[in-house]
Amino acid sequence: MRTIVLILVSGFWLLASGAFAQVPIGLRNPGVVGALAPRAAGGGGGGGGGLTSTIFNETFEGTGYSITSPTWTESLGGGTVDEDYTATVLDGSQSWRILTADSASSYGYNSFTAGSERWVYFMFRPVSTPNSSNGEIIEIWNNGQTRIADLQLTSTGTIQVRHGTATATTTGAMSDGTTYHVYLRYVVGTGANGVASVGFSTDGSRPTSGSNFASTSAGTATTNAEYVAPGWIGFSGVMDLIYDKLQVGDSTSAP
Ligand SMILES: [Ca+2]
Ligand SMILES: [Ca+2]
Repeated sequence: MRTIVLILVSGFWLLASGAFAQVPIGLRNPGVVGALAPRAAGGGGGGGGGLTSTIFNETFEGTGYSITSPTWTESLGGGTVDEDYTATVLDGSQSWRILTADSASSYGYNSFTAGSERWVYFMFRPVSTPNSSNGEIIEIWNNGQTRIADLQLTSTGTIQVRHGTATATTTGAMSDGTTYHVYLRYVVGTGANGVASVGFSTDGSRPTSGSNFASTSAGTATTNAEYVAPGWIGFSGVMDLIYDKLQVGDSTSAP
């Protein structure tokens, strides 16, 4: 079962005002996590990336989502989200594809066991990204479903990691039509000392330096991570994006 939320015009302006993460309390269903999963076999994108252990492992295999408790919530924003996508598959037999309406946002979210340090890994293929400004491709939320960290795809294809209001941006850029393995780390801070980093590759490896890596140690978010929200949250263009193998791990999970 999955819950679908149609964000209409009013919802769009909630997004625009930055209050997108505030959803009715009745939609929340935290507290249950996916089973510990072994490292998956390699898939598309040239190599098998991923975390060494997970507390959340969404493969999108089978009808619907592979994680059924807690359920996923989708915010369509006039676009479409397909968790059974087979036209271009990044790993296994099905991937997750979002196709946004023009200048609108489409995303999904689910919860995991909250913690002060969380790693997020996912496969990501920008298919068509005519964006003219930064837009989020994944967010991390706290218990109150407020964004505490995210990755933004900039208009030039670089990736910006954000921790509260602190940011760092890669010099390397993503290209449409290429599949990437993306690693995001979040460590909660006490004011302006939180840590966040991003690294992406085409072969599954996790960069810790170089053009496809960026980090900040001045993050301002002070609450634990509890939700992951992949998708496009931006306001320009019709975005066509494919995701797969979305994993969340703890401090022991970095490859
Ligand atoms: Ca599926
Ligand atoms: Ca898959």
